[in-house]
Amino acid sequence: PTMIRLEDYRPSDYLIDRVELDVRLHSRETRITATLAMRPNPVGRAGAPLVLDGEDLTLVSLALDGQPLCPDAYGLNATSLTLPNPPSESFTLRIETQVNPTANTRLMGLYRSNGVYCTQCEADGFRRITYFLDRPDVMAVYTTRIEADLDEAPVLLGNGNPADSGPAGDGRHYAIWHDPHPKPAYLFALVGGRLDRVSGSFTTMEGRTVDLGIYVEPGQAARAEYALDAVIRSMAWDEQAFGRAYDLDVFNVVAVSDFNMGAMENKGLNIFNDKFVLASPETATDADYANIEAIIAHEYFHNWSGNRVTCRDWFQLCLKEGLTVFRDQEFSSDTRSRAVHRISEVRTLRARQFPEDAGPLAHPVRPNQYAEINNFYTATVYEKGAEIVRMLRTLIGGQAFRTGMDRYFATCDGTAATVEDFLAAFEAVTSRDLSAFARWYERPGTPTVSITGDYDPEAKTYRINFRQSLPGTEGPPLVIPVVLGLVGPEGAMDEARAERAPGGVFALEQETDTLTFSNVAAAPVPSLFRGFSAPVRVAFEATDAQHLLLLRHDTDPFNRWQAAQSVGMRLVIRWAGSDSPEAAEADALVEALGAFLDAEALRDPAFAALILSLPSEGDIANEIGIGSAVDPDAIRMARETLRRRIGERLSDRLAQLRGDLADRPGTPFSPDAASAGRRALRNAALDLIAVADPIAGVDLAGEQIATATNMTDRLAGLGVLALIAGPQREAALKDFAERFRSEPLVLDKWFAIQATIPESGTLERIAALRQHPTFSNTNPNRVRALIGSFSSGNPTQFNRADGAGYALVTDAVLALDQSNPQLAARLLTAFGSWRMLEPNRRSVAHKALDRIRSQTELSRDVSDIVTRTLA
Ligand code: B3K
Ligand code: ZN
Repeated sequence: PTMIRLEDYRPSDYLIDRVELDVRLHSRETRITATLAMRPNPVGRAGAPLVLDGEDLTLVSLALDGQPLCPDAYGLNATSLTLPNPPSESFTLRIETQVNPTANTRLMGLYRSNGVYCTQCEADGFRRITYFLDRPDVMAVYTTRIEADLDEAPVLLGNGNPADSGPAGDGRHYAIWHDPHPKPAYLFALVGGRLDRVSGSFTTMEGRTVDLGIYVEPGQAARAEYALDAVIRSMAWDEQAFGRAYDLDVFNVVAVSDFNMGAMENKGLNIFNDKFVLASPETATDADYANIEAIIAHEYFHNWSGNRVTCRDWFQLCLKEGLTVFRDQEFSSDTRSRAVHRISEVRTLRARQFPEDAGPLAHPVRPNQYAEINNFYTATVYEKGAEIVRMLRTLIGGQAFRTGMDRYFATCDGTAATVEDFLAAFEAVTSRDLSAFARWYERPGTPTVSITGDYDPEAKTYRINFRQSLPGTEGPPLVIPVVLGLVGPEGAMDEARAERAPGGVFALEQETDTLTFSNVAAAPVPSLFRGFSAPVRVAFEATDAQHLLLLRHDTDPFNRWQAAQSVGMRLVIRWAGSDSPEAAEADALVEALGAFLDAEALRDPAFAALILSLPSEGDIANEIGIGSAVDPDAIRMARETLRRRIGERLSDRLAQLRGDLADRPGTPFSPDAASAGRRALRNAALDLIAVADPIAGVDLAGEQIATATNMTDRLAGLGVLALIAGPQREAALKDFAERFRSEPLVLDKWFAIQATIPESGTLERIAALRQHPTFSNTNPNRVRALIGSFSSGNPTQFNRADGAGYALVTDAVLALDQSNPQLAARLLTAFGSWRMLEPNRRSVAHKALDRIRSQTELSRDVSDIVTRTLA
């Protein structure tokens, strides 16, 4: 495969200042006329040939400065259109192309989703609409005329502001949209279809009134209200938190049912996977509401971090994605509970990014080469990218961070920028040298920080010795912010002082270093990496009693949660390697959890639900996998032993909590964080009760389903039943399918719950579900619900020792590869941790991957993933 390398970057030889598009929508023969105002780039190579990107296009005509060009005046192949000697001054190129939106199953470029015309251009889909310089550092002002049958597409939307509209004869009509902000082609979008609209308005701090519209398939408008509210709250928050105001007269969001990812930040016209727009109490869980809010915010925040300041090249993807994830995390933290949100961010990071960074698909947050850029929209670029921004803020402080952000937006506005430009803004406002910090962008892998501590009772000092390591990569040490404090038997030891940790922040900049606290009255327990201040693994030998002291007394909620996780992790790992786990070994933890619940459960139920959650099977596998071999069955058994013990010993308290947290009959549903937290704890209690006493669990879950007034409780009940084989489970699944038979997004939950049943019959179940009338191989949400949930959420069955789980996924990958390679490649990343498996499963997984590699006609997407996974 051809590798594209960061070191080979050079500016484009030509620029495009203005683009006029005339798009005549027809289901199979859409005609696009692009009129491009171009000129040589003063910093490009003079006299270079002009090479425009193109893919799956039919060229209808081509004219240069009004003169039609005959075919021998240009070169044309499957990926480009070349003019060997373009003019040396400004010129106009007029290109007419034809595309078939109905046949576009890749969902890149212009396609139809349930009859709605829509586009997806990031990273390189615009070249599937017209020949273009399809790279983010070529920025132009776009005017788009869209024409369609009035009947088929009464709604016509484009980027920017509406300029004109009217009839176009023959039952057709048109709309013209003008976007005054120069933008790269990947932010282009248009939509045409029969859609309902929910409207709102927002007045910016600059006094601009913005018309807001959420467009959804007919009949779904009531389910778009929450998304509209989230848009309004996002706009207000970005003004208040970052001083960023919206810059157009309209902001539209369109929900479509076939979409390769979550959503897309096209200028003024965000296009969303309908799953992240539509919500009602009956159909959406609390997690769905939280996701909708976060993704609406994320795409909106891109208007500044991504659109006003875009990326010079795709290596800089984290510049917009890491930063925008950080921004949406801050928004959710301000909107909900900061502590609870931080814990859920870290759970996501550990579940998705740590394994990526520990396996063959590891790459730097700013990769230095790629074969297929669409495979780099990863947890590393997004989530670890956000952690880097967070560490920067921790190191320089909140105020300097905000000043630096202002400077970044001011100096880079309207440009295609780099990570260096971003860091330069903070260097300028702090006069600090961030070149050592910048190593976070270059070094793949999760560093380990090993820590020991000694207390000197005479001197009343406590010394903490740090050692950082990042095996497998060469290079100087990283700059690691360690937020820390000391905790004693009575709680926080605020009188202890460490000069080198002002404000409780120590910057670990050397491979080894020692920090000394003075005025330490008694032997303390260090509370390290508070708030998860750096994306590292921490190796500190604490006893269970020390962890449990932190659970009880630490002032940092993240580390209280981490303490319970650490004790649980250690027990499960020990049991996974033993034939006869001694459940009573868990009792110190169980008792501490009980005491915690008594004292605090009702005060902060959302936090309590997290304290009760154990490390996932995946977390445990990652931890084991660093040193030895992973056996998913042994992990599951050990983890269930712990869950059962907690459920047995705390059953009375848990039952009591369920009662205390129940809504009074008639309480209207609210998706706010506090209400969601009560439901979360109630359902965590149900889950533990059921694992300890399945007979009671079946009854309680059945009753919860029968009386549920919202999807969170209904699905939690079904989730509990799904783990208890028997006629009640089958009946509940059948009822659910019947009740929601015309709700594809709800049936996705039903697919997912069945795909994750940790039983050997699940493979047959999935085979049957693929024949279900609502299942469809061409809809990414359906495929991810059934196949993606299986590979990512069912470790024992995906990793079946007989290889049948691998076969199911590889068959699905191959079946999808020709029609939708991006989706196929994403599914294949499930094999990213195969090298950590015990030898038998490892060799079975290896064979499955080899079978894919040996196929003759693989897409670039899948071939890139399989090659790197096996490398
Ligand atoms: N920027 C898009 C992702 C595009 C993915 C292209 N394969 C959504 C987002 O991160 O906001
Ligand atoms: Zn994004």
